[in-house]
Amino acid sequence: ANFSAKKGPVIKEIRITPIAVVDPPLLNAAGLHAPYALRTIVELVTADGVSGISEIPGNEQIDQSLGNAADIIVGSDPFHLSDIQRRLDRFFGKESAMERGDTPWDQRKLVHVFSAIEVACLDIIGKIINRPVVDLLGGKMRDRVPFAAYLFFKYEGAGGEQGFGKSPGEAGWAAARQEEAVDPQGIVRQAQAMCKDFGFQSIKLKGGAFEPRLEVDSMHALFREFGPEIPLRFDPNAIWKPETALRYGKEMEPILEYLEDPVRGQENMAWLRKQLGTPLATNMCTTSFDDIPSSIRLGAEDIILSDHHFWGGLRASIELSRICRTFGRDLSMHSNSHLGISLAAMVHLGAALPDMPYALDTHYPWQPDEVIKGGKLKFEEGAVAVPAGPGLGVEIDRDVLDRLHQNYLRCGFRKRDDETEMKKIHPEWSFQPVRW
Ligand code: GKR
Ligand code: MG
Repeated sequence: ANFSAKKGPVIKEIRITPIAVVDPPLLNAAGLHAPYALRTIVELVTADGVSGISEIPGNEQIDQSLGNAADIIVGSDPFHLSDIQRRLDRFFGKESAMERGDTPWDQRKLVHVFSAIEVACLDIIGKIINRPVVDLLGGKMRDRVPFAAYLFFKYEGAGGEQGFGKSPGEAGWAAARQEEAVDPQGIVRQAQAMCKDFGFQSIKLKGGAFEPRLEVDSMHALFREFGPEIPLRFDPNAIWKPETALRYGKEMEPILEYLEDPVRGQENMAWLRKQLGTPLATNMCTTSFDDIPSSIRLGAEDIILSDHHFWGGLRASIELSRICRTFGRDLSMHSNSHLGISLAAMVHLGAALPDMPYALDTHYPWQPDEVIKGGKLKFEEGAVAVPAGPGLGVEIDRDVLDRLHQNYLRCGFRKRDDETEMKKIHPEWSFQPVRW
């Protein structure tokens, strides 16, 4: 009866901590993963001491932008997310879809800044009202969120200090993740080891590293080993010419659940889609709300792989799911190298999505480090249970955060640059947006 909405919580402080986490020498269309992947951990603290956390891809310029946004964030009410978004939009100016760039990963700034703030605010809100983040997104549609095994061609090596060498004494997946995989047999061994430890029931192979014949043969080898019970997907990150994609797409029609970014651009995707029976998925040609009108007009894809880090947060991804439903698209999830704060956010989102026809992507098995208390989140039968507890349900381990920040200071990487890493091994190599 005495309701008054005048006074809400107020954000008093923002902490931005760049970290570097061990990452093995994985290959993709843009080159080679560096021995450390960069992430940035963001903490917002309210005047009455409630803190919210988030994790985004690490990049010095995004970190600086987050720092520059501090004046907008501090003093805001974490419930007022639309207003925060509008003030950030005004402060930074409109960011065009083009700024994503040609790389497999998204290079925009503002979407990442907003996602970092939004997830941390939702964590705060959840703690204040004593509900998990999934309840702020519409509530749980499932208790456990299934993920896919995400295979990579790779050089031998553990990454981190070990680089191309191995850390001795490891067993199971911890040993297998260090093995070379540059041919179909190596990929099948990697899949066996990863599925054994995590129980994954879908498999994705990242391609674009070698010529198509070898990569498609690897898909056939996976099908011989796992098919047809385990759905298979393949993703060459748009490095194939349309005629290459048509030829190999036809060949893989009987073995694929979906084909991810076979070609570059919505027009080429739409052209291919008319000729293939396999659904096409993307995290490269339709990556922002501004891309939706042309995606629908052209018919560019069947599945949009959202990623709350670059679609502008968890609520935006829920909005996207409704757009997908309206226009006959499916929604699933994209991933980059990440730790448990991102995984927790992905799980809350995955649990809230009304429809989830495909197992989500995650790079998580590739990162031995973890920044949350209690160590790595567990996978059972390839799925992660929604973390219990209010907010995201995970907390930062301060000692580990310090150690991973020291890694960042020491390693010298300030943004992801797979081409430079590849040139260290093959000096003549250069990134070509379309190669085969
Ligand atoms: O980590 O090398 C990688 C991937 O290629 C990643 O950067 C992509 O963004 O996993 C991603 C994808 O599905 O395209
Ligand atoms: Mg992809």
